[in-house]
Amino acid sequence: MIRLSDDKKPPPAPPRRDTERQTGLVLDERTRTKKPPMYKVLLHNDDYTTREFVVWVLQSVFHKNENDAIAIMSHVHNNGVGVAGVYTFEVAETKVTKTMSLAKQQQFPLQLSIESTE
Ligand code: TYC
Repeated sequence: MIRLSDDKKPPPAPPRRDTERQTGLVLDERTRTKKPPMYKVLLHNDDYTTREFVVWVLQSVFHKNENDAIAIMSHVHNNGVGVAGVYTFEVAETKVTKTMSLAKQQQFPLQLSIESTE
């Protein structure tokens, strides 16, 4: 291992003001976690898409286990809308595109949307 002698090390970064989170704590730049904005993928109810297709899509596109997939599908069926998952914008968009494409192939009118978590 190559070690720099103390006089060749760059000086440590000065503490930075915590202007983002306003917690009152001063954190080193490297220890502060950066959270990307997150988005909910919403699944909408309709009268034609089968329950089986919705459960299958929740398992194969949204990686839900069978119990969770059935619970989400039932929630949407009973309440009109529900959250299929929460992702970064690009991932959310890809899952919506994939799911709508799979639904169209089977002539199901299944609709999804994306909503910011704030
Ligand atoms: N309401 C549909 C039916 O009774 C099932 C369904 C559930 C459809 C969820 C869409 O996002 C949905 N066959």
